[in-house]
Amino acid sequence: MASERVVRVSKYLSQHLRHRPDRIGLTLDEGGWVDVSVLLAACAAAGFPVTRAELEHVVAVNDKQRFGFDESGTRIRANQGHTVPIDLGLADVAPPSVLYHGTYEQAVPSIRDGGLSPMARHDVHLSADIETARRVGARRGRPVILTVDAARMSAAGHAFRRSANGVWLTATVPPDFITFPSTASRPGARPVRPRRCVRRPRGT
Ligand code: HQG
Repeated sequence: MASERVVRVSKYLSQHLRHRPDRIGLTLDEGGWVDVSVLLAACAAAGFPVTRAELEHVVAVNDKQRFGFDESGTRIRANQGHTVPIDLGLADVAPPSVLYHGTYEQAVPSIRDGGLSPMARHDVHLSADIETARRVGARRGRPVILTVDAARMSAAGHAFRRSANGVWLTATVPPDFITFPSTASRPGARPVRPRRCVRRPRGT
């Protein structure tokens, strides 16, 4: 299966297993699952036929392990990243002491003020390694890596869960738990202090 086809099928599945199942007439159950046969029939009816072998290949080789079958192999769901209201049913687990979030420069002033919000998704997504955070942030511009004091958050009562594909999830991260990088550490970046001075007042 060509890699372009893998990416196309993966994007199509993400769209309909995370965000807009209704667009192809799918209904996800409360855990986000759908029968594989129902999914394949819906894809075909919507003009995007996918074979079972292709589906199995995409699930197996997906770069982020975005999708998973249930134990019987008859149902499939996205492992995380939903915007539709489902409950992944993940148990709370103790996080590593430090987690990372990759964002982009334009978001930083708002995150300094209000912390990290899930935005359209169910949770804030965090990673245990810096490289993943860098890749996530680079999707939107110059990446900025935020360091989250997960141990202190956990001690303060914030719950953490880990998705089947290793993404750390939590409801929100208040700014007190975030360490922002000093721009001085980024070659060529302008110093942060003068730019913060010209920040517009709230509500404008
Ligand atoms: C930012 C992809 C302003 C946040 C990735 C991010 C990940 C704020 C954006 C997964 C904010 C939301 C998730 C605040 C957060 N003010 N901006 N208070 N709080 N933000 O896509 O974490 O390919 O919903 O920093 O690789 O970027 O889809 O979240 O920039 O794993 O599998 O608001 O999605 O994976 O963006 O990415 P997203 P994310 P997939």
